[in-house]
Amino acid sequence: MLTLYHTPISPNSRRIWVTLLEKGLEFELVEVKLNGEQFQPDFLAINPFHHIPALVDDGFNVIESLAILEYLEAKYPTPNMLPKDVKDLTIVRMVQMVSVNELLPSINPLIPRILNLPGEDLEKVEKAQQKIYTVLKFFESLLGDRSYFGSDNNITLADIVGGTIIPLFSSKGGISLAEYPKISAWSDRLMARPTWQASEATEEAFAEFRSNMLAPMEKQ
Ligand SMILES: N[C@@H](CCC(=O)N[C@@H](CS)C(=O)NCC(=O)O)C(=O)O
Repeated sequence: MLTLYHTPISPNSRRIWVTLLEKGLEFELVEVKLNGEQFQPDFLAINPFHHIPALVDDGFNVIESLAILEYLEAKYPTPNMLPKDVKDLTIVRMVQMVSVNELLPSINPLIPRILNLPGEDLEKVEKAQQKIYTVLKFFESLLGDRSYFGSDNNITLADIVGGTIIPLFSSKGGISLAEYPKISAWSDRLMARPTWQASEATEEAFAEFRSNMLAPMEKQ
């Protein structure tokens, strides 16, 4: 039995959720509310670093989202989400790493606008936007005229990692995809998939996260 510990608005955990759905696996979804539940002993026994996502497969604990994706791909290889061709595989790896190391960290200055919170720092927003547009330009050329990163016909782990961040930035973070038509079409293509629709965070989930973030500010 597979159990995914997750938080609905987290791109880190959504990438696992989408992969489980795309592979048609049966799993249980357990929400960990990041207002302290991640520090409960039961969860720390699964992930001593108190981060979601965590996956438990018949008592085997897997943490770190990219390691979880590798585990799922190796153990449940159908449908295959990693190309065999060395260049295509490397495109997938580049998109995964750039998404995690360059794109996602740029979310921090955008959090006030994503969650409608006070305290936006315009200088930091501007810097983050520049970084994000550099990534989008790079991704536009890596995607080329193909439907998916590293593949003409099949969704890959790169699409799942990049595709659970970029639509969030464009829908809530004020990032325009207008100058990146291939990425824009790719993003629409992914968002139309049943797996993206099933794992889309609700407005209630955003509102709950927002009030959790506001609670410590209101105590001051
Ligand atoms: N490198 C980790 C990062 C996971 C991560 O940062 N999770 C955040 C939510 S997006 C979290 O659990 N934060 C709560 C905490 O660290 O206490 C991964 O890719 O799985």
